[in-house]
Amino acid sequence: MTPTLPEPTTDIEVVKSDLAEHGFCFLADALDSQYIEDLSNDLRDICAFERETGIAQLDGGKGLLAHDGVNQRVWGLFHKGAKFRELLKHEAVMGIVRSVIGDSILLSAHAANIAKEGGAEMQLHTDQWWMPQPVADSAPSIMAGDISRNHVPDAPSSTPISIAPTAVVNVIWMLVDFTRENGATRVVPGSHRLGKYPREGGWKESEVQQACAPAGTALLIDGRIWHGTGANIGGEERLAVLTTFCGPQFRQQENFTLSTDRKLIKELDADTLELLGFRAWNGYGRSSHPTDEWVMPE
Ligand SMILES: O=C(O)CCC(=O)C(=O)O
Repeated sequence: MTPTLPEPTTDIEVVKSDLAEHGFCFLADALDSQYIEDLSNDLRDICAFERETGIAQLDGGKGLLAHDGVNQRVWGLFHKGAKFRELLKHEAVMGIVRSVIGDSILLSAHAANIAKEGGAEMQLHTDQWWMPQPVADSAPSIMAGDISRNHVPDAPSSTPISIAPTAVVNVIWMLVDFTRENGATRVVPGSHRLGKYPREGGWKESEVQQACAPAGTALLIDGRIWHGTGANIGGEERLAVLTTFCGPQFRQQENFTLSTDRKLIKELDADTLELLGFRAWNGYGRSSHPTDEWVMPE
């Protein structure tokens, strides 16, 4: 029997169980229409500015790291307006992320991916390709953020296949409807439990689903799921913000402790500073005494 695939819902328990079972889920109506419009306008302005000033990152060409396509990435959204920072205060989404990684999490990247007409399909990949294997497959996942020096859970010994636990959750905020035409994210449902990295030819096209849903939906994906941007074969620009979280023991994609404006640091609350990496974790990430909790530039 084909499993029922996730559909957008506002029922948080269903969202969480979809994420656990299929490796992706849709939180419907995560953003209201005014907020979507504000974010989209700001994003379009930033994209235009970065193109005009020659600092735009273009991808969506052939290959995972191809920088020769028509799609546009915008990195460092944390530093590009309070509206983008507000997304990190989304209670429902943050609650779901923490329910998977644990209470202690880091913001790994806060970026946008605009898939434009002609943009090629992105190579399927996972967002935690660097993760050392393994724990047990069907056992409850070990929460990376709940591991501490005096609590390092053993992998359950009864399960025959071992896979790595989830160390990353990526939130894809849809600022327009995600459709087959405009490059909705491609996912292989259930691939988060394969314990394998996708290799060329390692999947059948019939196994790939496109995560189509209305604007305002938050698509959350497990860091182990095989996925990639779809090809934009026509229609509007596919505007999306991608917010990636990881466990506190992993390296963030964006170096926020270096890049955050010194004046802004003083205005941020403790939760946000912790997300950025300004709070040491079990003595890691510190710049002075092992028991110093906060790491500040001065
Ligand atoms: O934009 C998307 O649909 C997915 C992007 C992606 O897979 C990535 O940035 O790793």
